[in-house]
Amino acid sequence: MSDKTHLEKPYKNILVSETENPIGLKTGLIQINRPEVLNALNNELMQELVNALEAFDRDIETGCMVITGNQKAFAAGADIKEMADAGSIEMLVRDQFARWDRIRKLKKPVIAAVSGFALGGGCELAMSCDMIIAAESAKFGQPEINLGVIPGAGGTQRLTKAIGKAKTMEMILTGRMYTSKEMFDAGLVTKVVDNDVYLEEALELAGEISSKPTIAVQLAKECVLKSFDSTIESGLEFERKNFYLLFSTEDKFEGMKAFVEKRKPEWKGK
Ligand code: DAK
Repeated sequence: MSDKTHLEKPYKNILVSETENPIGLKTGLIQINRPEVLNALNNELMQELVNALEAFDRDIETGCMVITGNQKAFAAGADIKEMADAGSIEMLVRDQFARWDRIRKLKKPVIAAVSGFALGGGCELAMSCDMIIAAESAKFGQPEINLGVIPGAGGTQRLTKAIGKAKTMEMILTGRMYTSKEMFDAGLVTKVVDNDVYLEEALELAGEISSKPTIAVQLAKECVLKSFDSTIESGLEFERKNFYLLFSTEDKFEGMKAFVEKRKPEWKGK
């Protein structure tokens, strides 16, 4: 279903738009917009972000989503002022992690276009995305230790899987900030680009992915994510089932036929 109401909603903390791509589906763009607090992620913002992402995920005209911030900050973390007075039980009752779980369940690829600070929950949000395009200026870190806590939205787990134990321990136990080049070398970042083109690069990547057969893209994403919590044996089984499943799509027949006939395929997303 193509329902565009999410584009018109009066969001307070994000800007939502969609961009046309040269071929294929559109890209849903969400810009985090609390510049006065370096895009600190408060509850209302997270609610809006997740709602907008899910709306794009449901929209058949959307192929891919991009989340970005501004030059100075992707997001400097969860909003510390919102958590400053909260105790354990209040945090438990708030159950804010449920929103983060919804990001994990999105079917379409999500790209983080990061410039400036990506700290704490901001770094975790970037890691919840499927790829990270980073400006040279970007700074990644998990500084929660300096607040007397630890990462709570996946930092200890996702970082370890992405960059290994040695660097993760250093990052989380010191709370230091790292450059995008360091995080690219460590394997967290897909690509580092000049400061003025990070969003353009992310949108270009999103456009390329949006030109591919939708169901194959979604099942490929699902398989890659599955590898994070499965043995090689069960991961291979899972991949195989999805591989078989794709042989029932019209796009599979079209893709292979087009190759044999030496022409460009015309994808249907079915
Ligand atoms: N929260 C609230 N306000 C923030 C903020 C944050 N995380 N980061 C910056 N700000 C605000 C500052 O308070 C300041 O506001 P005013 O004083 O002007 O009112 C404004 O943004 C500009 O910041 P600075 O003046 O500090 O700017 P600088 O350039 O000097 O420094 C900085 C930039 C990024 C180094 C510094 O602002 C900083 O250290 N910020 C905090 C970084 C941090 O500790 N991040 C981790 C936060 S803990 C959860 C999910 C996730 C999380 C928790 C729970 N659930 C689902 C339950 C994650 C936790 C975190 O992320």
